[in-house]
Amino acid sequence: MLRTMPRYGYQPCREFHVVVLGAGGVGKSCLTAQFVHQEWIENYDPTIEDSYRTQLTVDGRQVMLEILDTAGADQFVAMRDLYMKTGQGFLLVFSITSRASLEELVSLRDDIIRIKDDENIPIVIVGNKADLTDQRAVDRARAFAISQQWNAPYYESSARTRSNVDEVFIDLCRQMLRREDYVDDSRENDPYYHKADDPSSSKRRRRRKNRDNKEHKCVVL
Ligand SMILES: Nc1nc2c(ncn2[C@@H]2O[C@H](COP(=O)(O)OP(=O)(O)O)[C@@H](O)[C@H]2O)c(=O)[nH]1
Ligand SMILES: [Mg+2]
Repeated sequence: MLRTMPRYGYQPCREFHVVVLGAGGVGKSCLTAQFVHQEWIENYDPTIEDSYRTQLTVDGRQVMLEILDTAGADQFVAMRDLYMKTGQGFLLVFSITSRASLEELVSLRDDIIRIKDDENIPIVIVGNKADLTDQRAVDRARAFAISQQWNAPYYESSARTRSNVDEVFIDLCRQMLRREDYVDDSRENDPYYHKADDPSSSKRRRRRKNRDNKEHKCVVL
């Protein structure tokens, strides 16, 4: 059977680079494995740094994510600078059982902003291991206050129980899509850009209303 592409409403698949950052042992690899492969890996090799491609639909839009699960052992600062430069969205992960892991995010975020030269880069703050309630060392209010300062949403997740795993990646996708819409809008002001040639421009105009409404969000289990 011949299948034709709908003429209107066709949206090309967006591709985004996501970088998962945080101290060693907070659960970056477990979160990534749960999101990409829906599997729990108890003991992931802490030295493995790898990237994964996965496709998903966010608000009816096709998104291809290239997710880099960092391992923090970069001998070369230049390597880290490179993936920070390439990254379009960042998951900053700490463990709710370790106050030091939250503190580590401060310098990571500073580096991202310096390297990207952009205060509004899409970021989600993730307090992982939320299933370990009796070992909690970070007050939810404190983590949320930091995320508010950074104008980023705060989620508490558990890679073990798979709660809020999809949600953190989807939130990041929404931020990246919104940002892309914003860039596209600026392009529409370019006299050399002919929006009549672009079938998705009217959709973008409708979405424009939603841009820049980064709300302070705290999503817990
Ligand atoms: N209870 C619990 N343990 C977790 C969770 N996520 C990761 N872990 C454990 O924490 C350790 C480090 O996880 P890993 O993903 O390798 O951390 P990474 O160094 O940040 O990549 C492993 O022993 C995991 O089993 C979680 O959400 N809950
Ligand atoms: Mg790892």
